[in-house]
Amino acid sequence: MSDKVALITGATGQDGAFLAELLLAKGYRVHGLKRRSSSFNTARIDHLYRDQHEPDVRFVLHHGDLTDATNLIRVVGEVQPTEIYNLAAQSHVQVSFETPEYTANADGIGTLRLLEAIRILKLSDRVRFYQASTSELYGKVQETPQKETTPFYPRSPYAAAKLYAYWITVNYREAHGLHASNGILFNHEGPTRGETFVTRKITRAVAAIALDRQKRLYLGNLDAKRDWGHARDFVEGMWRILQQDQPDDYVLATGETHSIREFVELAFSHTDRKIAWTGSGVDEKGVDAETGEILIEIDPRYFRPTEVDLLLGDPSKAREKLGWTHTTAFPDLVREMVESDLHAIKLEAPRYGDRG
Ligand code: NDP
Ligand code: GDR
Repeated sequence: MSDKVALITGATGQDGAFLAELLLAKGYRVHGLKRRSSSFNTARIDHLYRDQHEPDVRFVLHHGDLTDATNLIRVVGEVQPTEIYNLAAQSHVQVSFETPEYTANADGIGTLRLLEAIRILKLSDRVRFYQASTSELYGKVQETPQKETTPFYPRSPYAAAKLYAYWITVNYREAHGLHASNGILFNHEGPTRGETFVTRKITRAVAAIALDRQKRLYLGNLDAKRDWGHARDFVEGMWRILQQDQPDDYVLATGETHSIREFVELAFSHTDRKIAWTGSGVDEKGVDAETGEILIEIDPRYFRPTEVDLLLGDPSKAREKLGWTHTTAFPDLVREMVESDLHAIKLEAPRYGDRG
Protein backbone atom coordinates (compact mmCIF):
# COMPACT_ATOMS: atom_id res chain seq x y z
CA MET A 1 0.00 0.00 0.00
CA SER A 2 1.09 3.55 -0.74
CA ASP A 3 2.27 5.78 2.13
CA LYS A 4 0.61 8.73 0.43
CA VAL A 5 -2.04 10.56 2.37
CA ALA A 6 -4.38 12.96 0.57
CA LEU A 7 -6.61 15.63 2.04
CA ILE A 8 -9.40 16.73 -0.31
CA THR A 9 -11.40 19.83 0.53
CA GLY A 10 -14.75 19.79 -1.29
CA ALA A 11 -14.82 15.98 -1.07
CA THR A 12 -18.62 15.92 -1.37
CA GLY A 13 -18.58 17.83 -4.68
CA GLN A 14 -18.49 16.49 -8.22
CA ASP A 15 -14.69 16.56 -8.56
CA GLY A 16 -13.99 15.61 -4.95
CA ALA A 17 -15.90 12.36 -5.37
CA PHE A 18 -14.16 11.40 -8.64
CA LEU A 19 -10.78 12.30 -7.14
CA ALA A 20 -11.37 10.33 -3.92
CA GLU A 21 -12.27 7.29 -6.02
CA LEU A 22 -9.13 7.68 -8.14
CA LEU A 23 -6.77 8.10 -5.17
CA LEU A 24 -8.28 5.18 -3.24
CA ALA A 25 -7.75 3.01 -6.32
CA LYS A 26 -4.10 4.10 -6.27
CA GLY A 27 -3.73 2.95 -2.67
CA TYR A 28 -3.82 6.36 -0.96
CA ARG A 29 -5.32 7.05 2.41
CA VAL A 30 -7.88 9.73 1.65
CA HIS A 31 -9.26 12.31 4.06
CA GLY A 32 -12.11 14.54 2.96
CA LEU A 33 -13.38 17.80 4.37
CA LYS A 34 -17.15 17.91 4.59
CA ARG A 35 -19.46 20.75 5.65
CA ARG A 36 -22.14 20.17 8.19
CA SER A 37 -25.53 20.41 6.50
CA SER A 38 -29.10 19.86 7.67
CA SER A 39 -29.70 17.26 4.99
CA PHE A 40 -27.31 14.63 3.67
CA ASN A 41 -24.67 16.01 1.30
CA THR A 42 -22.61 12.84 0.82
CA ALA A 43 -24.57 11.16 -2.01
CA ARG A 44 -21.59 11.34 -4.39
CA ILE A 45 -19.22 9.57 -1.98
CA ASP A 46 -21.50 7.18 -0.10
CA HIS A 47 -20.28 4.29 -2.27
CA LEU A 48 -16.73 4.90 -1.00
CA TYR A 49 -17.66 5.00 2.67
CA ARG A 50 -16.81 2.06 4.95
CA ASP A 51 -17.88 1.53 8.54
CA GLN A 52 -15.14 3.33 10.48
CA HIS A 53 -14.92 0.35 12.89
CA GLU A 54 -13.68 -1.97 10.14
CA PRO A 55 -9.92 -2.64 9.95
CA ASP A 56 -7.80 -0.54 7.58
CA VAL A 57 -10.36 2.09 6.70
CA ARG A 58 -8.71 4.30 4.07
CA PHE A 59 -11.41 6.94 3.55
CA VAL A 60 -12.20 9.31 6.41
CA LEU A 61 -14.35 12.44 6.50
CA HIS A 62 -13.78 15.43 8.78
CA HIS A 63 -16.18 18.26 9.42
CA GLY A 64 -14.73 21.54 8.28
CA ASP A 65 -15.16 24.74 6.37
CA LEU A 66 -12.81 26.94 4.39
CA THR A 67 -14.09 29.97 6.30
CA ASP A 68 -12.81 28.51 9.61
CA ALA A 69 -9.03 28.83 10.02
CA THR A 70 -8.65 27.07 13.37
CA ASN A 71 -10.58 24.09 12.07
CA LEU A 72 -8.36 23.87 8.99
CA ILE A 73 -5.20 23.99 11.12
CA ARG A 74 -6.54 21.21 13.34
CA VAL A 75 -7.60 18.97 10.46
CA VAL A 76 -4.36 19.42 8.49
CA GLY A 77 -2.38 18.81 11.70
CA GLU A 78 -4.29 15.60 12.48
CA VAL A 79 -4.20 14.23 8.94
CA GLN A 80 -0.53 15.08 8.18
CA PRO A 81 -1.22 14.86 4.44
CA THR A 82 1.39 14.41 1.73
CA GLU A 83 -0.96 15.96 -0.86
CA ILE A 84 -3.71 18.55 -0.42
CA TYR A 85 -6.28 19.11 -3.17
CA ASN A 86 -8.16 22.35 -2.51
CA LEU A 87 -11.40 21.77 -4.38
CA ALA A 88 -13.85 23.35 -1.91
CA ALA A 89 -15.53 26.48 -3.22
CA GLN A 90 -18.78 28.31 -3.71
CA SER A 91 -18.47 27.24 -7.33
CA HIS A 92 -21.54 28.74 -8.99
CA VAL A 93 -20.73 31.83 -11.06
CA GLN A 94 -24.28 33.25 -11.07
CA VAL A 95 -24.70 32.68 -7.33
CA SER A 96 -21.47 34.61 -6.75
CA PHE A 97 -23.18 37.79 -7.96
CA GLU A 98 -25.70 37.33 -5.11
CA THR A 99 -23.16 36.24 -2.48
CA PRO A 100 -19.95 38.06 -3.45
CA GLU A 101 -18.56 38.48 0.06
CA TYR A 102 -19.10 34.86 1.04
CA THR A 103 -17.63 33.72 -2.27
CA ALA A 104 -14.52 35.85 -1.71
CA ASN A 105 -14.23 34.50 1.82
CA ALA A 106 -14.55 30.82 0.92
CA ASP A 107 -12.87 30.76 -2.49
CA GLY A 108 -10.22 33.47 -2.05
CA ILE A 109 -9.32 33.79 1.64
CA GLY A 110 -10.20 30.13 2.18
CA THR A 111 -7.26 29.19 -0.04
CA LEU A 112 -5.00 31.48 1.98
CA ARG A 113 -6.21 29.87 5.23
CA LEU A 114 -5.26 26.44 3.95
CA LEU A 115 -1.84 27.60 2.75
CA GLU A 116 -1.25 29.26 6.12
CA ALA A 117 -2.25 26.07 7.92
CA ILE A 118 0.54 24.28 6.01
CA ARG A 119 3.03 27.00 6.92
CA ILE A 120 2.03 27.28 10.59
CA LEU A 121 2.27 23.49 10.97
CA LYS A 122 5.70 23.54 9.26
CA LEU A 123 4.57 21.03 6.65
CA SER A 124 5.91 22.94 3.64
CA ASP A 125 8.63 20.35 2.99
CA ARG A 126 6.28 17.39 3.23
CA VAL A 127 3.10 18.45 1.49
CA ARG A 128 2.17 19.15 -2.14
CA PHE A 129 -0.70 21.56 -2.76
CA TYR A 130 -3.17 21.63 -5.67
CA GLN A 131 -5.39 24.67 -6.22
CA ALA A 132 -8.60 24.31 -8.24
CA SER A 133 -8.16 27.27 -10.55
CA THR A 134 -10.51 27.89 -13.41
CA SER A 135 -10.94 29.01 -17.01
CA GLU A 136 -13.27 31.70 -15.57
CA LEU A 137 -10.03 33.59 -14.84
CA TYR A 138 -9.86 34.35 -18.59
CA GLY A 139 -13.35 35.89 -18.44
CA LYS A 140 -13.44 38.64 -21.02
CA VAL A 141 -11.20 36.81 -23.39
CA GLN A 142 -7.97 38.44 -24.52
CA GLU A 143 -6.74 35.57 -26.69
CA THR A 144 -8.20 32.37 -28.19
CA PRO A 145 -7.46 29.57 -27.49
CA GLN A 146 -6.53 30.33 -23.90
CA LYS A 147 -3.29 28.95 -22.48
CA GLU A 148 -1.14 29.41 -19.38
CA THR A 149 0.29 32.72 -20.64
CA THR A 150 -3.06 34.29 -21.65
CA PRO A 151 -3.86 37.37 -19.52
CA PHE A 152 -6.65 37.03 -16.97
CA TYR A 153 -9.76 39.27 -16.95
CA PRO A 154 -12.24 37.97 -14.35
CA ARG A 155 -15.92 38.74 -15.01
CA SER A 156 -17.63 37.70 -11.75
CA PRO A 157 -17.11 37.79 -8.00
CA TYR A 158 -16.36 34.06 -8.30
CA ALA A 159 -13.62 34.64 -10.86
CA ALA A 160 -12.18 37.56 -8.89
CA ALA A 161 -12.00 35.38 -5.76
CA LYS A 162 -10.36 32.59 -7.76
CA LEU A 163 -7.87 35.12 -9.15
CA TYR A 164 -6.70 35.84 -5.62
CA ALA A 165 -6.49 32.11 -4.90
CA TYR A 166 -4.45 31.57 -8.08
CA TRP A 167 -1.88 34.23 -7.21
CA ILE A 168 -1.62 33.40 -3.51
CA THR A 169 -0.83 29.82 -4.55
CA VAL A 170 1.91 31.09 -6.87
CA ASN A 171 3.18 33.34 -4.08
CA TYR A 172 3.45 30.51 -1.51
CA ARG A 173 5.43 28.56 -4.10
CA GLU A 174 7.83 31.44 -4.73
CA ALA A 175 8.01 32.91 -1.21
CA HIS A 176 7.98 29.77 0.93
CA GLY A 177 9.20 27.07 -1.46
CA LEU A 178 5.94 25.15 -1.20
CA HIS A 179 5.22 22.54 -3.89
CA ALA A 180 2.05 24.42 -4.91
CA SER A 181 0.43 24.20 -8.34
CA ASN A 182 -2.62 25.58 -10.10
CA GLY A 183 -4.74 23.50 -12.44
CA ILE A 184 -6.56 25.98 -14.69
CA LEU A 185 -9.44 23.70 -15.54
CA PHE A 186 -11.99 24.34 -18.25
CA ASN A 187 -15.58 23.18 -17.65
CA HIS A 188 -15.89 19.52 -16.81
CA GLU A 189 -19.12 17.71 -16.32
CA GLY A 190 -20.64 14.28 -15.80
CA PRO A 191 -23.72 12.53 -14.48
CA THR A 192 -23.11 13.82 -10.93
CA ARG A 193 -22.67 17.46 -11.96
CA GLY A 194 -24.64 19.86 -9.72
CA GLU A 195 -28.17 20.25 -11.05
CA THR A 196 -28.01 24.04 -11.45
CA PHE A 197 -25.01 24.08 -13.81
CA VAL A 198 -26.26 24.39 -17.36
CA THR A 199 -25.22 20.95 -18.70
CA ARG A 200 -26.93 18.99 -15.94
CA LYS A 201 -29.90 21.36 -15.89
CA ILE A 202 -30.33 20.55 -19.60
CA THR A 203 -29.82 16.78 -19.38
CA ARG A 204 -32.19 16.45 -16.41
CA ALA A 205 -34.86 18.53 -18.14
CA VAL A 206 -34.45 16.77 -21.50
CA ALA A 207 -34.84 13.41 -19.76
CA ALA A 208 -37.87 14.65 -17.79
CA ILE A 209 -39.48 16.09 -20.96
CA ALA A 210 -38.86 12.83 -22.84
CA LEU A 211 -40.53 10.92 -20.00
CA ASP A 212 -43.51 13.35 -19.84
CA ARG A 213 -42.55 14.53 -16.35
CA GLN A 214 -41.86 18.14 -17.36
CA LYS A 215 -43.26 20.41 -20.07
CA ARG A 216 -40.65 23.09 -20.58
CA LEU A 217 -37.09 24.19 -19.79
CA TYR A 218 -36.15 27.82 -19.14
CA LEU A 219 -32.58 28.86 -19.96
CA GLY A 220 -30.52 32.05 -20.19
CA ASN A 221 -27.85 32.84 -22.80
CA LEU A 222 -27.85 30.12 -25.48
CA ASP A 223 -24.91 31.67 -27.36
CA ALA A 224 -22.25 31.23 -24.68
CA LYS A 225 -19.60 28.71 -25.69
CA ARG A 226 -17.72 26.38 -23.40
CA ASP A 227 -14.90 23.84 -23.65
CA TRP A 228 -16.62 20.90 -21.93
CA GLY A 229 -14.84 17.71 -20.83
CA HIS A 230 -15.59 14.82 -18.48
CA ALA A 231 -14.74 15.28 -14.77
CA ARG A 232 -13.28 11.76 -14.58
CA ASP A 233 -10.54 12.76 -17.05
CA PHE A 234 -9.86 16.03 -15.27
CA VAL A 235 -9.23 14.57 -11.80
CA GLU A 236 -6.57 12.35 -13.40
CA GLY A 237 -4.93 15.58 -14.60
CA MET A 238 -5.04 17.05 -11.07
CA TRP A 239 -3.22 14.00 -9.74
CA ARG A 240 -0.61 14.14 -12.50
CA ILE A 241 0.09 17.80 -11.69
CA LEU A 242 1.05 16.86 -8.13
CA GLN A 243 3.29 13.98 -9.26
CA GLN A 244 5.70 16.38 -11.03
CA ASP A 245 9.06 17.06 -9.37
CA GLN A 246 8.56 20.79 -9.90
CA PRO A 247 5.34 22.64 -9.08
CA ASP A 248 3.81 24.57 -11.97
CA ASP A 249 0.52 25.82 -13.46
CA TYR A 250 -1.34 23.92 -16.19
CA VAL A 251 -4.39 24.37 -18.41
CA LEU A 252 -6.57 21.26 -18.64
CA ALA A 253 -9.08 21.46 -21.49
CA THR A 254 -10.36 19.46 -24.47
CA GLY A 255 -9.51 22.05 -27.15
CA GLU A 256 -13.10 22.05 -28.50
CA THR A 257 -15.86 24.53 -27.86
CA HIS A 258 -19.65 24.29 -28.23
CA SER A 259 -22.58 26.60 -27.57
CA ILE A 260 -25.38 25.98 -25.07
CA ARG A 261 -27.71 25.67 -28.07
CA GLU A 262 -25.60 22.84 -29.51
CA PHE A 263 -25.62 21.10 -26.12
CA VAL A 264 -29.44 21.25 -26.06
CA GLU A 265 -29.72 19.84 -29.61
CA LEU A 266 -27.36 16.99 -28.87
CA ALA A 267 -29.10 16.16 -25.59
CA PHE A 268 -32.51 15.90 -27.33
CA SER A 269 -30.97 13.70 -30.04
CA HIS A 270 -30.66 10.95 -27.40
CA THR A 271 -34.43 10.93 -26.90
CA ASP A 272 -37.24 10.43 -29.40
CA ARG A 273 -37.77 14.21 -29.66
CA LYS A 274 -35.91 16.54 -32.00
CA ILE A 275 -35.56 20.26 -31.32
CA ALA A 276 -35.94 23.14 -33.80
CA TRP A 277 -35.40 26.84 -33.09
CA THR A 278 -37.74 29.76 -33.84
CA GLY A 279 -37.53 33.49 -33.11
CA SER A 280 -34.49 35.36 -31.83
CA GLY A 281 -33.11 37.10 -28.74
CA VAL A 282 -35.29 36.71 -25.63
CA ASP A 283 -38.12 35.52 -27.90
CA GLU A 284 -36.14 32.56 -29.21
CA LYS A 285 -37.86 29.26 -28.53
CA GLY A 286 -36.91 25.62 -28.88
CA VAL A 287 -39.85 23.68 -30.28
CA ASP A 288 -40.54 20.03 -30.95
CA ALA A 289 -39.58 19.69 -34.62
CA GLU A 290 -42.64 17.50 -35.32
CA THR A 291 -45.44 18.91 -33.16
CA GLY A 292 -44.30 22.53 -32.72
CA GLU A 293 -44.81 22.24 -28.95
CA ILE A 294 -42.63 24.78 -27.08
CA LEU A 295 -39.97 22.95 -25.08
CA ILE A 296 -37.35 25.67 -24.43
CA GLU A 297 -37.94 29.32 -23.51
CA ILE A 298 -35.54 32.10 -22.55
CA ASP A 299 -35.81 33.50 -19.04
CA PRO A 300 -33.67 36.66 -18.70
CA ARG A 301 -33.32 35.89 -14.98
CA TYR A 302 -30.57 33.49 -16.02
CA PHE A 303 -28.61 36.18 -17.88
CA ARG A 304 -25.45 37.22 -16.03
CA PRO A 305 -24.58 40.88 -15.35
CA THR A 306 -21.23 40.21 -17.03
CA GLU A 307 -21.04 37.11 -19.21
CA VAL A 308 -18.08 34.99 -20.30
CA ASP A 309 -18.87 34.51 -23.99
CA LEU A 310 -16.28 32.08 -25.26
CA LEU A 311 -13.95 29.61 -23.58
CA LEU A 312 -11.63 27.38 -25.56
CA GLY A 313 -8.52 25.97 -23.94
CA ASP A 314 -5.16 24.94 -25.35
CA PRO A 315 -3.99 21.92 -23.32
CA SER A 316 -0.63 21.53 -25.15
CA LYS A 317 1.51 22.07 -22.04
CA ALA A 318 -0.41 19.42 -20.08
CA ARG A 319 -0.13 17.02 -23.01
CA GLU A 320 3.62 17.52 -23.35
CA LYS A 321 4.65 17.71 -19.69
CA LEU A 322 2.03 15.57 -17.95
CA GLY A 323 1.15 13.20 -20.79
CA TRP A 324 -2.45 14.16 -20.06
CA THR A 325 -5.26 14.31 -22.56
CA HIS A 326 -9.03 14.01 -22.26
CA THR A 327 -10.46 10.62 -23.25
CA THR A 328 -14.21 11.30 -23.33
CA ALA A 329 -15.40 13.03 -26.49
CA PHE A 330 -18.09 15.72 -26.24
CA PRO A 331 -20.93 13.63 -27.81
CA ASP A 332 -20.15 10.74 -25.44
CA LEU A 333 -20.24 13.08 -22.45
CA VAL A 334 -23.68 14.38 -23.42
CA ARG A 335 -24.99 10.88 -24.10
CA GLU A 336 -23.74 9.56 -20.74
CA MET A 337 -25.41 12.43 -18.90
CA VAL A 338 -28.76 12.07 -20.70
CA GLU A 339 -28.82 8.29 -20.25
CA SER A 340 -28.00 8.63 -16.57
CA ASP A 341 -30.80 11.18 -16.07
CA LEU A 342 -33.31 9.07 -18.04
CA HIS A 343 -32.49 6.15 -15.75
CA ALA A 344 -32.67 8.25 -12.56
CA ILE A 345 -35.92 10.01 -13.44
CA LYS A 346 -37.67 6.72 -14.26
CA LEU A 347 -36.95 5.64 -10.68
CA GLU A 348 -38.04 8.93 -9.09
CA ALA A 349 -41.49 9.66 -7.75
CA PRO A 350 -42.93 12.76 -9.50
CA ARG A 351 -41.87 15.94 -7.71
CA TYR A 352 -44.14 18.88 -6.99
CA GLY A 353 -42.24 21.04 -9.52
CA ASP A 354 -42.80 18.46 -12.27
CA ARG A 355 -46.51 19.42 -12.43
CA GLY A 356 -45.87 23.02 -13.47
P1 NDP B 1 -19.00 21.49 -6.62
O1 NDP B 1 -19.81 22.71 -6.46
O2 NDP B 1 -19.63 20.23 -7.14
O3 NDP B 1 -18.32 21.12 -5.22
C1 NDP B 1 -17.82 22.11 -4.36
C2 NDP B 1 -17.42 21.47 -3.04
O4 NDP B 1 -16.98 22.49 -2.14
C3 NDP B 1 -18.56 20.74 -2.32
O5 NDP B 1 -18.02 19.63 -1.65
C4 NDP B 1 -19.03 21.78 -1.32
O6 NDP B 1 -19.70 21.23 -0.21
C5 NDP B 1 -17.69 22.37 -0.91
N1 NDP B 1 -17.76 23.68 -0.28
C6 NDP B 1 -18.41 24.78 -0.71
N2 NDP B 1 -18.19 25.81 0.13
C7 NDP B 1 -17.38 25.33 1.12
C8 NDP B 1 -16.81 25.89 2.28
N3 NDP B 1 -17.02 27.16 2.62
N4 NDP B 1 -16.04 25.10 3.07
C9 NDP B 1 -15.84 23.80 2.75
N5 NDP B 1 -16.36 23.21 1.68
C10 NDP B 1 -17.12 23.97 0.87
O7 NDP B 1 -17.74 21.89 -7.52
P2 NDP B 1 -16.88 20.98 -8.53
O8 NDP B 1 -16.62 19.67 -7.91
O9 NDP B 1 -17.48 21.06 -9.87
O10 NDP B 1 -15.53 21.83 -8.61
C11 NDP B 1 -14.45 21.60 -7.72
C12 NDP B 1 -13.55 22.82 -7.66
O11 NDP B 1 -13.03 23.08 -8.97
C13 NDP B 1 -14.24 24.11 -7.23
O12 NDP B 1 -13.30 24.86 -6.52
C14 NDP B 1 -14.59 24.80 -8.54
O13 NDP B 1 -14.67 26.18 -8.33
C15 NDP B 1 -13.38 24.41 -9.38
N6 NDP B 1 -13.60 24.31 -10.80
C16 NDP B 1 -14.61 23.53 -11.30
C17 NDP B 1 -14.76 23.37 -12.66
C18 NDP B 1 -15.86 22.53 -13.24
O14 NDP B 1 -16.12 22.68 -14.45
N7 NDP B 1 -16.48 21.64 -12.48
C19 NDP B 1 -13.82 24.02 -13.61
C20 NDP B 1 -12.77 24.79 -12.98
C21 NDP B 1 -12.67 24.90 -11.62
P3 NDP B 1 -21.29 20.82 -0.29
O15 NDP B 1 -21.32 19.49 -1.02
O16 NDP B 1 -21.67 20.74 1.12
O17 NDP B 1 -21.98 21.92 -1.07
P1 GDR C 1 -19.89 28.26 -15.72
O1 GDR C 1 -20.99 27.10 -15.74
O2 GDR C 1 -20.46 29.58 -15.40
O3 GDR C 1 -19.14 28.11 -17.02
O4 GDR C 1 -18.99 27.81 -14.48
P2 GDR C 1 -22.57 27.12 -15.93
O5 GDR C 1 -22.93 25.76 -16.36
O6 GDR C 1 -23.27 27.68 -14.73
O7 GDR C 1 -22.79 28.17 -17.14
C1 GDR C 1 -22.24 27.94 -18.43
C2 GDR C 1 -22.84 28.92 -19.40
O8 GDR C 1 -24.22 28.59 -19.61
C3 GDR C 1 -24.98 29.79 -19.64
N1 GDR C 1 -26.38 29.50 -19.29
C4 GDR C 1 -26.81 29.03 -18.11
N2 GDR C 1 -26.12 28.68 -17.00
C5 GDR C 1 -26.85 28.19 -15.95
N3 GDR C 1 -26.21 27.80 -14.85
N4 GDR C 1 -28.22 28.09 -15.99
C6 GDR C 1 -28.94 28.44 -17.10
O9 GDR C 1 -30.15 28.33 -17.11
C7 GDR C 1 -28.20 28.92 -18.21
N5 GDR C 1 -28.55 29.33 -19.45
C8 GDR C 1 -27.45 29.67 -20.10
C9 GDR C 1 -24.27 30.70 -18.65
O10 GDR C 1 -24.66 32.05 -18.86
C10 GDR C 1 -22.82 30.38 -18.97
O11 GDR C 1 -22.39 31.17 -20.04
C11 GDR C 1 -18.59 26.45 -14.30
C12 GDR C 1 -18.44 26.20 -12.80
O12 GDR C 1 -18.21 24.83 -12.60
C13 GDR C 1 -17.28 27.00 -12.24
O13 GDR C 1 -17.05 26.60 -10.89
C14 GDR C 1 -16.02 26.70 -13.06
O14 GDR C 1 -14.95 27.45 -12.58
C15 GDR C 1 -16.27 27.00 -14.53
O15 GDR C 1 -17.37 26.20 -14.97
C16 GDR C 1 -15.08 26.64 -15.39
